[in-house]
Amino acid sequence: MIDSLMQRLGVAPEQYRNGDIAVATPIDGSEIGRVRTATAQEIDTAIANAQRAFEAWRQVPAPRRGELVRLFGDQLRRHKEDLGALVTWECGKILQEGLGEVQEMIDICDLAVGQSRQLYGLTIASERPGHHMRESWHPLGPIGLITAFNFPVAPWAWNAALALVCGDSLLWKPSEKSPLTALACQALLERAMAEFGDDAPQYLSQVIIGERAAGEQLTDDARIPLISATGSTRMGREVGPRVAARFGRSILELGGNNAMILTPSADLDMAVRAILFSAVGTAGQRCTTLRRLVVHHSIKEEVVTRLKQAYAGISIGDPLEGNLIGPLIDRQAFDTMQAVLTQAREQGANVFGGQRQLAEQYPEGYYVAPAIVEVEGQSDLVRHETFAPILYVIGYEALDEAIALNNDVPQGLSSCIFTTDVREAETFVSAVGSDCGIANVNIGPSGAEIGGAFGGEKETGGGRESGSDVWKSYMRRQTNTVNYSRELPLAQGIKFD
Ligand code: UN1
Repeated sequence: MIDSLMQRLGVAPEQYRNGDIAVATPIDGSEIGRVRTATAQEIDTAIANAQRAFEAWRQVPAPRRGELVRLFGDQLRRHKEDLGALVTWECGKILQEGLGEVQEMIDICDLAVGQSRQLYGLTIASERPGHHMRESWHPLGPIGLITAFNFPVAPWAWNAALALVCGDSLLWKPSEKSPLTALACQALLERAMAEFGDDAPQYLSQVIIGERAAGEQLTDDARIPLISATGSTRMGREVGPRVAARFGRSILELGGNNAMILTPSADLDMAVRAILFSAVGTAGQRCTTLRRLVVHHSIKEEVVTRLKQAYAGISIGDPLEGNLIGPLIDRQAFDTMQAVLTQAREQGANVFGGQRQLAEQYPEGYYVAPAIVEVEGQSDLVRHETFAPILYVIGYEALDEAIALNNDVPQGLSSCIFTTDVREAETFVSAVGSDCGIANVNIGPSGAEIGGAFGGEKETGGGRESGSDVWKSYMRRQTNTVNYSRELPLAQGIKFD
């Protein structure tokens, strides 16, 4: 199965059949590939090659660079089913979500193609006669991309599609848990480059296979002006300061601890459906997963009862077979989830679900029933992001209290409110409302479209990826003052003669 997928996606067997890193499918824990860790010397050469590719690519006109991304988007459209299935094999998310992830890649390509004709700056009035000022945006350099197992392809594409139209070259270190999908994306991009023609330089995009040391080498190398990293807060805490120490820039998209405020006026049918998708989708392994339900006391019991009913009806199993919940990524994720549930019980919380499923059928596959955990307040356990389907339920009385709970966690990625009261909705998205990068009304916290800027505050890292004006992050800003007069007046009225 993997071989035929890889073949259609254009990945040669020697790229994924030998090496020191074993890749297992979370579906049943079996090995689906082996890849080889790049040596420090190979990474050094790759960076030098990326530098040279950048020097050529930056001279190609931006709309022409957009043409490459258009061709890449075509490849993705053609291979959506195969790449979506490979995402499912490698990270265990259900096929619908694997396909959705590839669709996100296609969407960002479309956005980037249009953006390639809109890399615009400002013109600014000068205080001096016969002068004008403007702002120019220039290509930045080789971009280092570090991505996580749970969204193995879309976050790379958010960065890559924009960086390519902005004139940058790419060095991608995927998670060691999901290198096969990275090799497939690279193969599709290389096909697009072959179609594109000679002005796409060799080494425009490279995949660096490795674990922590490979990431550190990219992070520490001053030839890479921007590192964009998606992953845990723990990872970001290391990457951020290392990049800053060499005055590089970083885009950090780290942990989330996303809440929904469920008010008495909410449409509960809609809310329950939204909770289901956002709390148990991707087996709770999205950075945007709903982790905390802050629900008004007057409806809490009813909502919890309905949720438990809905949870009981969810099919858990093979993600390729039409189930709604697939496996956790690995045993460690399962153990962490169990440890957290044990601690919650010890702290007096009421725990529903969370047990291992299908252990006999898949001794090495870690399927779990999603958990609902009723708690009194926000202990450290609740304030910590556990990458598993655990939904904490917390009661509230007044909206201010609910907003305070929403904000009282170290992370600040996504949030939402369900209400039909316009005052509540507008307060939530106002300056005194949610402190997150994403604040939604009457939709869940996950499943963002690519048109908006994606990312969050506080321990989420502050970075933004994807839409809006995020393209500017992949370029360097230059301020130009041009004197077209025959005089040389100084600014601020200074006389110097
Ligand atoms: C992630 O989990 O790292 O908003 C990204 C969402 C998706 C992206 C998630 N569009 O849930």
